[in-house]
Amino acid sequence: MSAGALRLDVLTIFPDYLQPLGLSLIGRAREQGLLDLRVHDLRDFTHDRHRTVDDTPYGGGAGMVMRPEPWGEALDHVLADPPPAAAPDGVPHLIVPGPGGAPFTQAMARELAAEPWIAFACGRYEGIDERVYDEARERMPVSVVSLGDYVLNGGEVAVLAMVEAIARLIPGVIGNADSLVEESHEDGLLEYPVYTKPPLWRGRGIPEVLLSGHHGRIARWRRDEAFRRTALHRPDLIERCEASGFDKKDREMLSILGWSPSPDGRFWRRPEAVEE
Ligand code: 97T
Repeated sequence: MSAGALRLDVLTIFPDYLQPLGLSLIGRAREQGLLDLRVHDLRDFTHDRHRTVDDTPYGGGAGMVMRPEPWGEALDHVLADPPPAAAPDGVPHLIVPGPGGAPFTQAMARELAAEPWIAFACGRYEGIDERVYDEARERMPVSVVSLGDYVLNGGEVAVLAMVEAIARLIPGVIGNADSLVEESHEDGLLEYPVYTKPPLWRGRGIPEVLLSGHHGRIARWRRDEAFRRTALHRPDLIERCEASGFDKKDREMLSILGWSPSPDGRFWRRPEAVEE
């Protein structure tokens, strides 16, 4: 493994859940030495015959809680083998997926892709004994991160999504760097619609402008369509933009879509969001 590779350690009771990370672009990145991804079975850090990782909650209630001992030993094991290019303090940033965490965003993916070492702790059941977090926070940075407002059975699927979002930002993982900047969220807007051959399919044609060869007009049409979709599905994304990032044509489109500048001119708002 090359010295500059991003090191990722995943701790889980279901290592097979992470098998998709051996496929496609992520799998190739691992083969090329761009990504040092290690999956650890939490049950390897138990000592009883049944390889027990959970127990009943103190205070009562439904379900089971993950016991702290296997987590402590698993984290000791991961920390004992730092990568050559680790951060000065030689510890990973520990990410724990959980519905109560900070929302995972493209900005967070970018920040994490710039770190040398990330460990992911996949919880199951009703959660991990809180003392695991308390101890881990004394040893390394710890972030609880949520994929969105819905409930999963465990952190594994969230880790799949986060690892894909992070790994594809590592230089060399995606062949065409342009495809990274043209994506949804990289300019703060959702994607514009795309078309390919055939030019007529089941009676449906292609927007005329895309066949015009006028690159300026095509770029404008795409941005207008991106504004249309963003205003419809994600108005919060437009409200988050600084108005100075919008050119004259952007402002025209936002105005057509019913948006207007805020009194201080820094942001655009939907009419109902303006206080009288
Ligand atoms: O619902 C969960 C249970 C365990 C670990 C993560 C999650 C979750 O992450 N994002 C949304 C839900």
